[in-house]
Amino acid sequence: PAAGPGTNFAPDDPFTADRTNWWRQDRFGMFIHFGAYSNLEGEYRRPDGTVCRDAEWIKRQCAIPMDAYEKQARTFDPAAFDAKAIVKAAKDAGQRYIVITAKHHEGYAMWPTKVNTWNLRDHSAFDKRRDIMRELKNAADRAGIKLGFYYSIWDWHDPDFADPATFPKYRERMYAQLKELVKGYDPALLWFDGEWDTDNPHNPWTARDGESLESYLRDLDPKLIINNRVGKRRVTDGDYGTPEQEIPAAPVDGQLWESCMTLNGHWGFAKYDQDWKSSATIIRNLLATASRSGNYLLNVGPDRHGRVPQPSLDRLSDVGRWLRTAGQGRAVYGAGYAGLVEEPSWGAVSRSRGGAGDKLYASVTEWPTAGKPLHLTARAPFRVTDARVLGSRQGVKVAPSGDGYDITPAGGPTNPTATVIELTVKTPRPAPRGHG
Ligand code: H79
Repeated sequence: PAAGPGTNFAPDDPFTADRTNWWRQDRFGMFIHFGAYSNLEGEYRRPDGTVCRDAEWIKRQCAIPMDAYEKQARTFDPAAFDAKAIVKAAKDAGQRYIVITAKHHEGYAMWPTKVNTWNLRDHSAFDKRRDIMRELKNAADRAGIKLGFYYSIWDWHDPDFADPATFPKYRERMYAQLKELVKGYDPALLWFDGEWDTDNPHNPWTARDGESLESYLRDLDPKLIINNRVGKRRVTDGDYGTPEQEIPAAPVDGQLWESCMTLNGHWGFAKYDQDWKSSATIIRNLLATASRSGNYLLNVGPDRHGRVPQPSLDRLSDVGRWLRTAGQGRAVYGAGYAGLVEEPSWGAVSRSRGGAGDKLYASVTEWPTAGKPLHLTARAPFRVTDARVLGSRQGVKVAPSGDGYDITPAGGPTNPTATVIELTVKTPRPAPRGHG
């Protein structure tokens, strides 16, 4: 049967389906925003002594002149950047891929590019023998975690970007840098950004530019997964959609998607921002995302020394503990849109059809008072043949009720953030085709 909208099945193109297979199963990744902006840690002191605050947009939002911005980047020395520790934090969090900013809008390359000297080796106070992208790649390979690179098409540093007459020269340098990244580091994924023109009316990037770049990259490496911002975010651009700081209310029609989100209010390190999301919020976001067949790319912003803030590490560790407990990760990894039921008000329901059978994972964030049922509204016929609370021996009563089922657990929740009820389901066989 054809896959319905937003199911966790492959899109129609079998090549895309095969290429994106790992990504559709893995569900949870780490985003890392790290660049020359990190060296300012969110604060720019102007010559007149006043302070202007922002994170990775600080150059632009605080109108820092290029010479002053270049000057501060000369002092950038992220000596404490520890790829093994970062990869371990991701792995312990249950994140299965990492996407790091190789180049953000500021144009500063975080690997030793030969295309220009505006990079971490040639324009910093950092150890010239080190290459943090190589370090991350090696650590990620050893841990069995995929590594991808964020690359901004928009470039504030290259003077050839904003003038259509000189843009082709910029494009050549961009292609050369991307070739360095793909051939030099064998990334699993490229995450483009800065393709839009709402805040950037001089952006010459067109849908056709996106198509050309995408086919160039696929020739370099047919395994590459590429996000939709390579073009103009049409459904046909790249492999997947990229909602930012939001979880769509329903599965995204006909498109794979990944929601990227900050842990506090900024992508890059901002020392004044202590507005951290709670671990419970993050776990529930991950469950809601997986239940709509999306991926969750959760960001950390290392400080100027290269250290991931402790509040970020604490939250990542909480998410990982939840995922490892009582097999609760089965509600996320390899799971997707349930389709069979309406989204309940009391949590999220995902579906997984692997070797273990056809399962619904009802992640309950609002546990019912004793003896009261959780109602599941059916959108298609199915039977429940087994039900259990992960991490608990309590019984679960399942009874048909009105438009679906009443699920009544005998005891309390195992976890205040989300308790998972695993339902084994059977759906009717599809009617035989034809008139045989
Ligand atoms: O890399 C992160 C952001 O820097 C980047 N995408 C994510 C993954 C991004 N760039 N722009 N946007 C997201 C949307 C544009 C927001 C803007 Fe603004 C509002 C630009 C100017 C006003 C946010 C607020 C940035 C500066 C002030």
